[in-house]
Amino acid sequence: MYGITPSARLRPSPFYEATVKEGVCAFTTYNHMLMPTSYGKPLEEYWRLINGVSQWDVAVERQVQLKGPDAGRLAQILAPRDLSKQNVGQGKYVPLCNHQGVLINDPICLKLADDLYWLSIADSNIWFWAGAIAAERGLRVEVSEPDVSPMAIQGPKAEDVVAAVCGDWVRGLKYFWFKETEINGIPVVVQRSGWSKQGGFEIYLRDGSNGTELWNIFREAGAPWGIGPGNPNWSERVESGLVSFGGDSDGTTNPYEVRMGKYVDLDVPDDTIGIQALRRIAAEGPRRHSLGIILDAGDPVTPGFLWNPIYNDGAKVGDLTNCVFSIRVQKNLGFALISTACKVGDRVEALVAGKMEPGQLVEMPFL
Ligand code: THG
Repeated sequence: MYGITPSARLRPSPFYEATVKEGVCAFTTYNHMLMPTSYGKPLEEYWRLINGVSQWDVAVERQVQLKGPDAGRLAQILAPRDLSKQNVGQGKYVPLCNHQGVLINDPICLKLADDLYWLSIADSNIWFWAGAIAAERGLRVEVSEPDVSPMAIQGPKAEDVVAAVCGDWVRGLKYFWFKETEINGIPVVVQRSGWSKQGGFEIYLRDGSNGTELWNIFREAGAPWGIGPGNPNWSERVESGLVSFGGDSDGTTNPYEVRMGKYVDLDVPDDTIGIQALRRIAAEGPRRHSLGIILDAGDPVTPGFLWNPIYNDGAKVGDLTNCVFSIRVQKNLGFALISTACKVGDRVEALVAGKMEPGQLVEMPFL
């Protein structure tokens, strides 16, 4: 095992001390920060998310703040999804594309006011992108990264825990809707969201100096429901078919190839970045699509750094972008980013750790 060398380029999360106390034992990097990926008890962590309630440090989901009279215009220039009917207090999942229609991030866009938006981003430098576009187009908008750090409360018991802390009003929040409030004097945004299909909320901490206190408030309030630490769970997210930007996409992937076509509106204004390319791709039809794959192997395989090649009759037809031994299915499941010539039901082979692993293409989600 290796250690981590501290550096000013590797920014700590406001929940770092709290997660160390919880026994965090592995991290990944994301938006130049550390994100916990294990507390050493994978089965406990998994079943807590499926049956109970789990608490996650997801401060790495940074906010790119757009503030000023042209904030809404900039959001629509960046996102090829119609935002004209978005309400204050509503979040929307949006693909961001470059001029070629290639996916460059998949944030949740939160509208806090007519002149104030947050793009809650995945792992790529959207603050550079948004700032450059705003300047080049002469927009009256300030782009910044505010002191905001999400913590997720996920699982079937999450609503009870968040209601115990915030009040019963949270039960009425619709998916991706949010409210600004305070918890024990700490300013937060509470949103029904989170990167699992088990339901839950995200609490966006608006003052990083209060990370440990906010963590402990939920830890104590959640004790009657057996709350414990966790993180975006690899097994659950694959079973649920959730796309990971930068994991399941690369520098050539468009939204149609990774099941995000339903979040693209082709009738957005012509000055939206990438929309001309997306109209062309939609008209021609994408060359790849994302299907599930179930390997025949009964034991867990070790896929390493992934993007393992997939073959059909000896010809490369796609890539295995993730693969995990599913705890509920008891099989190796993965996502295949694969030629549209390959269909559900087809037999293929993936080269994993130097060995050809046969499997079958299936519809997603797996569960
Ligand atoms: N939390 C916050 N910001 C984020 C993430 C997060 N930003 C980056 C990344 N994660 C965004 N990715 C997703 C992807 C899918 C969903 C949420 C965040 C999601 N999708 C639902 C689904 O697929 O069923 C519903 C989407 C819809 O239909 O609108 O929940 O985790 N703060």
